[in-house]
Amino acid sequence: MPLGSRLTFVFLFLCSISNIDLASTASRKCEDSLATPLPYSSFTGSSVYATGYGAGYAKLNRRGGSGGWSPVDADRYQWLQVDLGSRKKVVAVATQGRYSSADWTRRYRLLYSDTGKNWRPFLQDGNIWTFEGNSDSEGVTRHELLRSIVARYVRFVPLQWSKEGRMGLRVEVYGCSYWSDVVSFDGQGVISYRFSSKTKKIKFLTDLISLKFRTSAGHGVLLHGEGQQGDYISLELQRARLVLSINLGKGVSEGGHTAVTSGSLLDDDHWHSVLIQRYRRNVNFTLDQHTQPFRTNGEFDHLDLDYEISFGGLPASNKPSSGGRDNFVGCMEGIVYNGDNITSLIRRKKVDTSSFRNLTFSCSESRSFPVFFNSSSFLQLPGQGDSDTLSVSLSFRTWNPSGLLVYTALADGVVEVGLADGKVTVYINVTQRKNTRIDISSGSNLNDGQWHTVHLNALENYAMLTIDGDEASTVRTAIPIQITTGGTYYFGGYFLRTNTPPLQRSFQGCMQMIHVDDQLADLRAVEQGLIGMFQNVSLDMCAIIDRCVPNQCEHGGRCSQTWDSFSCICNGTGYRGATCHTSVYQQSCEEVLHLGRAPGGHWVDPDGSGPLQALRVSCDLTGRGTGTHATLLRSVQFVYFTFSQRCGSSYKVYAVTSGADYCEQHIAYTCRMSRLLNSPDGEPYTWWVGRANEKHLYWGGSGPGIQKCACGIERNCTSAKHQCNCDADQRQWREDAGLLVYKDHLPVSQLVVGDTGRAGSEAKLTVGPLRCRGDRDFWNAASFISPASYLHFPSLKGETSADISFYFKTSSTYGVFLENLGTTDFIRIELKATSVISFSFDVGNGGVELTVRSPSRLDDGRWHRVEAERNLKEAVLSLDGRYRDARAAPAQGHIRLELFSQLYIGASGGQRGFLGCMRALRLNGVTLDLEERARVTPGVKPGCQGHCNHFGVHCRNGGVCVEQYDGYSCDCSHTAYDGRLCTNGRLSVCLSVCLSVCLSGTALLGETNLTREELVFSFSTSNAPAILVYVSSKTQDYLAVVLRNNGELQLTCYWCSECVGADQLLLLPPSETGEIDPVLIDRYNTPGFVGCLSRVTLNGVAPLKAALRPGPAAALVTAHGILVPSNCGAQPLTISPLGAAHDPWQMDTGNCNVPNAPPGIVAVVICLALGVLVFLVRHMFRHKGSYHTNEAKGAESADCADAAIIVNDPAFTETIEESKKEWFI
Ligand SMILES: [Ca+2]
Ligand SMILES: [Ca+2]
Ligand SMILES: [Ca+2]
Repeated sequence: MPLGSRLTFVFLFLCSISNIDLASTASRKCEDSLATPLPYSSFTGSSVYATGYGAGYAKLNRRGGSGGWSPVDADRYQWLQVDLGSRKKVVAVATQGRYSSADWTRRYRLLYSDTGKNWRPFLQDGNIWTFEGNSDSEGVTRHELLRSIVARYVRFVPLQWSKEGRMGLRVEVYGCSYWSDVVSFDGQGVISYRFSSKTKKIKFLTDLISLKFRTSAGHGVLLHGEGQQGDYISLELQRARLVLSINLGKGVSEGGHTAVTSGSLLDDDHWHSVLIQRYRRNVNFTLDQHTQPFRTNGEFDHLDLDYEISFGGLPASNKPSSGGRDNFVGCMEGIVYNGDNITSLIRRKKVDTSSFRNLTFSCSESRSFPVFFNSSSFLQLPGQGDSDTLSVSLSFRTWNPSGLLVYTALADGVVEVGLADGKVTVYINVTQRKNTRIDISSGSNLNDGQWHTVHLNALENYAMLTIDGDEASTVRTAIPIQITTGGTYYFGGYFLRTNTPPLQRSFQGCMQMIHVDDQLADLRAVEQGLIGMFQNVSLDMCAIIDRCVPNQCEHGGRCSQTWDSFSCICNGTGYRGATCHTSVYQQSCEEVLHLGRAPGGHWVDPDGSGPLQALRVSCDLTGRGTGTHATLLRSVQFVYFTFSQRCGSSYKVYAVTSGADYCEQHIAYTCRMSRLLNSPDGEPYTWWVGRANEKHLYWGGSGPGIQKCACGIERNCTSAKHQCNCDADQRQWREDAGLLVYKDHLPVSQLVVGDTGRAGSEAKLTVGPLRCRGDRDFWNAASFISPASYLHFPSLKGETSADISFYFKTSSTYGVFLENLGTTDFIRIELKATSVISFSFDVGNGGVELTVRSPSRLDDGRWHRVEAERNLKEAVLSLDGRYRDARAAPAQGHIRLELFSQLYIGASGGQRGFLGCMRALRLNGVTLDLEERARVTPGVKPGCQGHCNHFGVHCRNGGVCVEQYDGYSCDCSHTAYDGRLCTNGRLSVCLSVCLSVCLSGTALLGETNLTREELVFSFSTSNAPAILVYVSSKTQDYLAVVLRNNGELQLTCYWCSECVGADQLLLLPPSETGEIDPVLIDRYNTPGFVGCLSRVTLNGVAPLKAALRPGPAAALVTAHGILVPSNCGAQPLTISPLGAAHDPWQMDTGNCNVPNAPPGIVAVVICLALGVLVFLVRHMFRHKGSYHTNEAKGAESADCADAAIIVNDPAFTETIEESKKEWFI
C-alpha cells in the first residue's frame, strides 16, 4: 500500500471510532424529558375510565384533568402509549400514580416499537422485564434502562395496581433524539462500495464494521467482500442466526476459513446491531451487546480484498460463485465500513446502486401481526359453520415439543391440530353413528423456535396436512364420513369442558398468518373487539426468547429449552450441576486419595470449575514404612501422578504444577559429535522451550540462567574446557543428563536440536516424565484466632455462576466464614449454630438462604467440607459431601450476582467471624492463598495448629510433635530414636565400644554463631576420665566437657574476647591429638571415651544423627574409626528437646524428601509422559511447504506460534516422521 493511502486509511479509521463514540455517548447528556413536551394527542390508552382520565393527562408531576390516566377495565390488556413523534433513544422511564388519588400502578412492563405495530418487550436478564412501579399516588419511581432502546412508540402495560383503587399512571420517558440513514433492501438490489480506484486491491490489517439491520427473513447476505487470493469476509443470516465468515489467507496445509455464529431468532423484524472489530487475527464480534471474541484460523493477518465490498447480497460479478445465497430483504441503517459511512454515501449517491429498481430510505411497516400465547391463553375466531369443507392454516414458533394449535368442534365430533414431540398431529373424531377416529401427523423437530406453517384441509372424503408448504410433507388420509364444521375455532388453548377434551390443553409460543376458510384472520379487528375473543394473549407481539443463545450451559454442556426455561445436558462434559458448572473430578491426586480411592487411573481436573478439561492420570501409591495408626498411615503415603498420555496442553500442566511443592523432569542428551550448549563461549545448538513458550539455555542438573550441564556444575566434564560432555564434540558416545527442577519452567514443551547434519554426528534425546509432589493448594490453610479477624481478597467474580468450597475445623459454635457485598447483592456462608451451615445470597430478587443441618456437632475440631454453588438455575449447599440443600432460581427476575466489596474471609462488617481453621478455599476452582495473606494479617495465622494438642503424646522418647496441615509428625532428630513415633531404636545414634573414634562436624557447624551455646547430649560410661565433647574453633579457643576421675563433669572453656565461629565439634578426641589442646590431654590423660553417647546437639546441630542417617548432611561429617549404631541411648530423655525450628532436618526437607521424606509430607509425582518423548526440530517444519497467498508470513507471526497449536496440529506428527533421521542421526 502506498504511504499516502495508508495515512488516509488510518485517518478514516480514527474518524470512525470517534463517530461511533459520538453515536453512543453524545457529547450532551442523553436524558431529556421526551414525554412532557408532547401534545395531548401523542398519548393514547387502551381505554379511558372517564372524561378527565385521558391518556394525555399522564404527564409526570402534572395535575391536568383528573390528574392522570386510568383505564375503564382492570385487566392485563390495558396500556398507555406515548408516541415520541420520531425514533428516539430512550435511556430511562419514570412512573407516578394519578394525582391525589388511590390509583397507581405497582408493576408494569414496557413495550416499544418503531411503527406502533409488532411490539417488542423490554428484556432484561433474559426475560420480559417487570418494572417495579408505585405504591402511592405522588412518589416517582424512575428506572434507568440497563441498555438503551431506540423507538418511536413506548407502551406501559400495568400488571399490578393499587389494591385500594384502580390503575393510575403519569409517566416520563428520558432520552434524546436519534437519527440514522436507513436503506431498504428489496432482495434484488445490492450496494457495491468500491475502494479507492487507484489501488485495485486493498489490504486491511484491521477492520471496523458496524451496522443495524431489521428483517423478517431468516436468510440473506448482509455484507460480502472477497479477493482473488481467496480472502473473504462475509456476514450472512442463516436460519435467523448471524454467521460471520472470515478468511485471511490460505496456505497449502491449512485453510484460513473461520465462521462464527451469533444470535438467534433475528428474523423478528426488530432492529439488531452488529459490530465487528478485527485487528490481525483477533476479532470481536458483537451482536446486540453480546460480544464474542475469536481468533481466525490460518497464519495470516491481512484481509486482501479486490476492489469492492457489497451490502445486501453478492455483487452481480460474483453471482456464479455465490452458490445461490439469498440477498437480504429488510432494512439496514448506520452502515460504517472502516470509517466510511456507507448509508450516507448511498443517500448522496456516491456508491453504485444501479441494481436497485427502487431505492427507498425508509423502513416499511411490518406486515405480520403475531399473537403471543402463554399457557393460559386462547384466541377464538369465527369461521364458516355447517360446511363440509374445513380449511385452516397458520404459522407458529415455539420451543415446547407439545401444545394445542387449533381446536374446533364439528357438528358431530372434534378436530384438533396439535404439536406432539415436535410433530404436528391432527386428530379428527367423528361421533356420528360409531366413533370414528383419524390420526395423521407430519414434520419433525418443529419446536426449534423457527416459524413453521401448518395447513389442514378436510373436505368430502379426505383430509390433508401440509407443513411449511412442502409437498413432500403432505399427508393424506381418507375420511369415511363427511364432516360438518361447527364454525368456531380456538387457537392456542381450549379450556372449556367437553365430552372429548383435547389431548393438549394449551400452547406457548407465537402464531401469525392465521387463515380460517382460506381467509386471513383480521386480528386487528379482534384486538378492537369487533370479532372473536381472546384471553391472556398478547397481540401484535411475539416475545419469543431463545434461552440457549448465548448458551448458559458451561463447559460445552448442551442446552435445551422450553418456552419458560432452559436446561443443560452435561453428559460427557466432565461437569455436573444444573449448568454443568462443577467438575465431577477432584482437582488433584491428593484429593482423590484423601477420598479413600484406590491408586490407579483417575481423572483430575486441575482447575476445578475453570475452563481446563480434566486429564487422565495414573495415581500410584507407595507407602513408606509400616504405619499402624490409621491417621498416620495417610500422611506417610507417597502419591505418584503419571500422565498416561502425552500432554497436549501445557496449560493443564500449569494448573497442576502451580499447586505442587516441587517438580522435576529428567532430560538427557546422548551424543557423538553433536554439541549441546556449545558452552562456554558459543551460541547454543540446542535449547528447550518451557511451559510459557519461552526458551531456556540451561540443561538438566543446572539452573535458570546458568548455561551449563550437570558436569559443568560439578566440574567433572569430559573436557575441562567445556561445560557439557557433549560440547567436547568427541567421537565416543557421551551423555549430558540431569534433572530440571525449576518448576515454573516445566514441563519441557519443545526441544530444538541444532548440531545436526555433520558426517558422523549422532544424538539421542530423552525427556523423562514430569514429576511433582505435594499439593500446596489442598493444604493451604489459615487459623482465625480472634472473632474480629479477617482476611480480604479481591471481589468474587461470578455474575452468572460461582462456586465456593473449603474445609474448616472449629471448636466454636457460630461465626461468618466469608462474605462479599454489592450494593444490594451479597453472598455469605456462615456457621449458624453448632450443627448448621448457612449459605445466603441476594442477586436482586430478595435474600435467599440455604441451610444444611449436620446430624453431629460441627464444633468437634474435625475437618468438615463446605461446597456452595450458585448458577442461573439453582443454588446448592453441601456439607461433607453428604448433606445437601438446593433451591431453584426464580424463573424471572434478576440473575446477576453483582459484588463490589472485597471478599472477606472471617469477620465482616461487625459480624462475629469464624474461629478456627480453614483450608483449600477455592473460588471457581482457584485456590486463595490464605497462608500468604495470613502472614501479614493480625489475628490470623498461616497454617493450622492444634493436632499436637490432640496427638502430641504419641511422640515418644522425647520426640517433638510437629504440626502438619493434615496431621502431625514426630521430630525424632534429637532423640536416640527414629520412626514415626520415635519408638524405633534401630537407628539410634550411639557409640558402643569405640576407642579412638573421632567424629568431627566441620562443615555441619557452618556459620554457627557462638555467642551463646546450647550443647545437649547424654552419655553413659563406666570409664573415667574422658573427654566427652570438645568444640574447637578457628583460633585456639575451645570448649570441652570432661568426665573427671571422680565422676564429676567439668566444663572447660577457653574463649577469647572476640567470638569467632566454631570450627569443629569433636565428640571424641582423635588419635592424633594435634587439634586438641595438649594441656587438656595431658591433664586428664584421656585418649578417648568408652561408652554410650547420644542425642548430641550443639546449637541445633546434630552430628551423631548426621553421621548415622543417610542424607546429604552425612557427607559433612567425618568419622575416624568405626561408629556403631546402638540402642544404648534408648532411655527416656528428661530434658526438653529443641524446637522444630532448630532442627536441621526440617530446614533441609527439599533434599531429603525423596526417597526418605520426613513423615507427614505427601509427595506427588506427575509424569508428563511415559518413557522417551520425541521432540521436534522446530525450524524443519516451520519452513515446509509453500503458500497460495502472496501475503508474507511476517516475522511477527513467529512469536505467536504457540506450542499448543503446533502440538495439536495433525500435520505435526507427520513432520516428525519425515524428519526423524535428521535428529536421530
Ligand atoms: Ca490475506
Ligand atoms: Ca476444569
Ligand atoms: Ca444483581
